[in-house]
Amino acid sequence: MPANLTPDYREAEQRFRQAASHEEKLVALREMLALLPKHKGTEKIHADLRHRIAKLEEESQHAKKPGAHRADPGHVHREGAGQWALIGPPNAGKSRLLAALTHAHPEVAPYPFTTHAPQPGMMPFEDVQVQLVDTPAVAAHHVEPYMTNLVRNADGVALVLDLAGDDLDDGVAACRALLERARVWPRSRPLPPDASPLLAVRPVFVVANKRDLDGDGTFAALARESLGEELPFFAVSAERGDGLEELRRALFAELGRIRIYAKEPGRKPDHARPFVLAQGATVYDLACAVHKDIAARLKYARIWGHARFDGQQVDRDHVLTDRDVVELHA
Ligand SMILES: Nc1nc2c(ncn2[C@@H]2O[C@H](COP(=O)(O)OP(=O)(O)OP(=O)(O)O)[C@@H](O)[C@H]2O)c(=O)[nH]1
Ligand SMILES: [Mg+2]
Repeated sequence: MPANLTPDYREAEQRFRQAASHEEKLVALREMLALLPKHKGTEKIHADLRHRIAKLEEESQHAKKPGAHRADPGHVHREGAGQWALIGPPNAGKSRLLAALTHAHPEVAPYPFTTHAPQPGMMPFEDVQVQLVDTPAVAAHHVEPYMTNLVRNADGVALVLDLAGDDLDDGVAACRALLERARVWPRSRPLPPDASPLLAVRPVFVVANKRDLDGDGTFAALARESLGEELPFFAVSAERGDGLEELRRALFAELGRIRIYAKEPGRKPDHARPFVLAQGATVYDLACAVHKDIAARLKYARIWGHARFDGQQVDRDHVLTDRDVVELHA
């Protein structure tokens, strides 16, 4: 029986052949499995794909053992409420921005291609932390091969550009090409009806840096004009601090997370350590995050916050809101 493989499947297969790293191969194989038509004629391919995925997963596990060589140099372990990749052309100020928003100390220098490896830092925002990852420069003639996976795996992408530089459009083009390879679709751009199911829809911002060199805002106006309205635009100065508070707020808000303070009956809530959950999370999701035993025995909860009155009793399917205080009753 013919397999009737789709063009999307063939594309994923092509990516598998071109994959440079273990991680990329795994991503492509999983895509192939997801895109494989399910019928009698593809049973053998299905079994073969599953076998190859299991084998690669096992090899990755070995590679993660202490002392073993890392499989993917672009892999950055996710921490905090979510992870943003800072990408952009050389010398735009990505590292300076990381230094301004987090406690990290990356190398900052007035020449291109200073950063050679991804470097994470934790950005405090109110009572949570958001992870930012500084990365090597993206240029038309050179992009580190692992950047595709790094961008694909992040929860959001900030394109850091030099407002005062004279090759803004080239920088934007190189970043757009990278997003395309990573199959990341900016959330602010309408998704076409025939969009591939494999696109990752993520928040993508433009962070136009070096606003301190743009006295009357002419460069910012030109940059906005050439970029269009499509992506949220923040003009900042990593050096002087302009616009950073607004950016900090947006970097958390666009992750689509809520903070929930859990409390035990008769005790005060722990305001220092909120549980960070995805928007739309329910009382049951919170119980799962607290402990699986509590989730299994969960009866009801009481809520202080947006509910109609304080201490209101709600059931496990009740949808939570940012900053609710929740008392779980198991
Ligand atoms: N005036 C001004 N200079 C800045 C600002 N941000 C960064 N710089 C300067 O721009 C230069 C490049 O900054 P980096 O942070 O190293 O740039 P990068 O994007 O990390 O560069 P690569 O690692 O080479 O890709 C340095 O000399 C910084 O001091 C800013 O907001 N204003
Ligand atoms: Mg740098």
